[in-house]
Amino acid sequence: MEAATIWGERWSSASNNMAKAYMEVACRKQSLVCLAADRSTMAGLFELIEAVGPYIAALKTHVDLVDDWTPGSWASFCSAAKDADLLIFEDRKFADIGGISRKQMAGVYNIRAWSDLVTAHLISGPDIVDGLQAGWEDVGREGGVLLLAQMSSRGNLLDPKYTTEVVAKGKQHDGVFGFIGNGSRPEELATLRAAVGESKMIWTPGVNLSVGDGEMGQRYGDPVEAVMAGSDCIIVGSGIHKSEDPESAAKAYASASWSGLTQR
Ligand code: S5P
Repeated sequence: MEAATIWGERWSSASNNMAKAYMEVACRKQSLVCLAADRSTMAGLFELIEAVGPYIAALKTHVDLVDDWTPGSWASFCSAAKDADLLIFEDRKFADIGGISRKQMAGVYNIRAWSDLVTAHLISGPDIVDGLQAGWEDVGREGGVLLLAQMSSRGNLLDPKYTTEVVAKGKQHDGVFGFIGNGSRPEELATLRAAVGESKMIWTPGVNLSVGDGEMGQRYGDPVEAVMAGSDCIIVGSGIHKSEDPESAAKAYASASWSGLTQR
């Protein structure tokens, strides 16, 4: 089915090019799953992408947690991700002033050269979005910023007032792809969706098909409920990469997320 039909108003009001790219991939794959590829070795990462590539729409990385990282192996990994028709999302959670964030897009990891999406906190003010966009422009590429409007971890300091301000400022900026919301609390997510409206994505970590919470204060909710409450993409880490059968797990998350979207 056409992306415009499936996504409705989210498609017609999208204000960031990368958002349409994502909605199209999601339709090709029939999956709203972003894999949080939190494995510490390059071999583990390659193994994962080979097993689950066809069932996910985006690949979320933490480039700085890989033990045996090299520029060459990372370039091959990104090229495998592109071959698997995936958007690459570096979850760097930038938070510095605009000019420094721009420089941090370069450096050893050169995030600007291979990422389609990055995360940022708006704690330093809206210039961070211009800084990150300038980073992509420096290498002639385009990308989208996901602002953290909520977090899934218990005791986090992103209170409702902060969330409201992040959404109000983020909505006005074309460089903002969307917001990170808390997938473990569907009621909070529905409120977030009401504030965000139709023009921006909401992507949600903190989802898992098994009951119970994760380690070190991570909280989990149900993927179908998250999508029904307004999430456009479920970010799943351990539910897939720690599963004994990552391929079947990825298929299950894909089908749950897709059924959530079609019901919505
Ligand atoms: O609030 C947040 C925001 C993010 S981006 N909570 C999160 O857990 N994340 C990320 O989502 C986190 O960095 C990790 O990569 C992933 C969740 O992994 P899981 O193993 O708990 O599914």
